[in-house]
This record gives sequence, structure tokens and C-alpha cells, in this order.
Amino acid sequence: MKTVYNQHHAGHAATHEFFRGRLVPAFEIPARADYVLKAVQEAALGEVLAPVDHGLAPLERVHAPAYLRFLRGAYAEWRALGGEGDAFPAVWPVRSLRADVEPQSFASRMGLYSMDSGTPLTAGAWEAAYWGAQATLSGLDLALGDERRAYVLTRPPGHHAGADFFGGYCFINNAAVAAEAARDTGLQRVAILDVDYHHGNGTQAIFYERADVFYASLHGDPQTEYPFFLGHADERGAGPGLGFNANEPLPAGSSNEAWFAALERLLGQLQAFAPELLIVSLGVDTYGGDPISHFKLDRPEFAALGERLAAFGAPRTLFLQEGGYATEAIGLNVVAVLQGFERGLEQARSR
Ligand code: Q9C
Ligand code: ZN
Repeated sequence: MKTVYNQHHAGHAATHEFFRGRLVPAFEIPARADYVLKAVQEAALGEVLAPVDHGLAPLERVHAPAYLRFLRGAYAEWRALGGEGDAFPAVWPVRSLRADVEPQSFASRMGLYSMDSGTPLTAGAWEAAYWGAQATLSGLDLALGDERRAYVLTRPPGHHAGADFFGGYCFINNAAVAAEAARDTGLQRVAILDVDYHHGNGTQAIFYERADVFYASLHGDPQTEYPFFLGHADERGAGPGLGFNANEPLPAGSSNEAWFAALERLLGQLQAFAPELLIVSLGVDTYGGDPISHFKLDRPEFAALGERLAAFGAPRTLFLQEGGYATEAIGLNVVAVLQGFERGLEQARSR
């Protein structure tokens, strides 16, 4: 399997994030991608390619132009105001406040376009997120071509980012950009399977009323786990999208048996949908050693996930890197999934 590597990721390097009223060392750091690249190369998974620039238009198919404009200029505005280090929001337009008017003040626009204070907006955030989307589109080109599958090694992750907000370490929703671009090439049915520990609230919201992109996720129960305000089992889609969204929230601490049982329930629904392309939001923060998550997967389970996805038999599959914060382990965990997938493909071929 070929990898598209976003080599601009390292410019997005937060030192700290807010957690329980304190600044703690950031979890979403460049070393994450460095370890994955090393593991991909050591495993000889396949060629590692640089992204091809597809421009801004595919990002605008998903994100509001005003939000993209804001993101591109935000760090410079923060510095012009005397902000030091990374930028953080401090005020949000909740319920009875108006979110339909874009205020002038930078602090208020930071709040309008974000969902939490745990996502440092760094000097290199825009550049890294832009090239992450380009890497995603380049990976999609491979998956839609003769390769039929690809892995996109990028950070920051994407699945918490909405059409017009950042959060959960995410700025541009890569899975949504890929799904929309795939639809634009003429594919009729695209599925997104999100196996990150956290519910992909951004991806779900973007496709919630659509029947052409099925969003399926298994994740820590939002009653206790981030992003808290979305990801419940009763969210099944709306309007024409009713029945094309599926959530399997699991209690923190759930067993691997419970996790794989939930995966089977989702794959059953996706099998009936018969997607022409399967996009996997591949977070490996489901790892037992992850510092901010509470599932228990380990190497054998990651390999089994890869094999199961190969057996699913989607005509084309695109793996996108999302979370995973046990920095030194995530490379081996990701490679276990991807090698499991390759092994599964070979088994299917020899049958
Ligand atoms: N100090 C992804 O995995 N809050 N995002 C964690 C820990 C946010 C995770 C707090 C977690 C977001 C893509
Ligand atoms: Zn996550």
C-alpha cells in the first residue's frame, strides 16, 4: 500500500494545551507523524509519496469560505494583537447568543469558529492542515486509480472539524473533503467508517442529512468522553439522510470483544449500503496505552481490524490518519492495521 505523507505537518507544533484549567504538554505533536513514518518505512509498506496540490476548491466543497479565510489569517491576527505563542479561544456564542453575525474582534471570531479551548492554533496550523487536505486528495487519487487503496499520513487530524469550526485538534475535515471529492468524480455511494476513540462530530454533522455519504462510528460514550455533545446511538441521520448515520457509543473501559461486536454491527449496515469507496478515519487512540483514551486494543487487535476491513471487500479503500497519542506506539499500531489489510487482500485473492 502506498502512503501519501504530509511533510508540512511539523510546522504545526503546539507546546501546550489547556486541560483542567492548566496548560499541559500538548498531545497532538509532530513526533506522532515521525514515528508513523518510521514504522511505515521499516515495515516496507510501500512507496511514500508527497502530496500534489489540488488547490482550495475541494476544501470549499466542505468548509464555509469565511471559515477558511479566518483560519488562513488567524495566527497573523493574533500576533498583531500582541498574542504570544499559540492562539486559544476564550468566548463562544452559545445558544441564545448570535452565531449568524461575524463580529469584527479577533477574540470573538476565534470563539465563533471553534468548539473548545483544547486546540492550540499555531503559526503553522493553516499550512499543515491545508497540505493535509492535499495529501488526502492525493491519496484519494491513488484509491480511485489502479492502486485501489492508500494511506494518508498526516496531522493535524480532521474528524472533529465542522463546516465552520475547529476543535478536538482538528482544522480541516479530511474525511469529508475526500468523500465530497469522490462524489464529485461521480461515485454514488461513499462510506466513512470512523474507528478513532472519539466520535467524529464534524464528519457526522457535515453529512447528517445526506443519503450518499454514510457515516458510521464506534467510540467512547459521549456521556463521559470528548466531544461530549454528539455521538449518541439515537443519531441516525435526518431528512433524506435518515438511516445513513450510525453510532456505536461504548463505555470507557470497554473490552475488545465489545469493540469488535460493535464493529460487526456497523459493517453489517455498511455492507447493505454497498459503498463504492470506504474511507477509514483511522485513529489509533483506541490503544490500551493511549494517554487520553480508555479502550484496550493492542497490536493483534489492530491487525485483526485491518484484516476485517479487507474482508469487508469495498472496491476502494482510503485510510486517513486521525488520533493516537501514545506517541512511540502509534507507528506500530497504524502499521499493524495496514499490514493486516494487505494480508487480508492477499488471502481474498488466493481464495
Ligand atoms: N487533555 C482526536 O483524537 N480533549 N481528537 C482531550 C486531554 C480533546 C481528540 C483532553 C481530545 C480530542 C482527533
Ligand atoms: Zn481521537
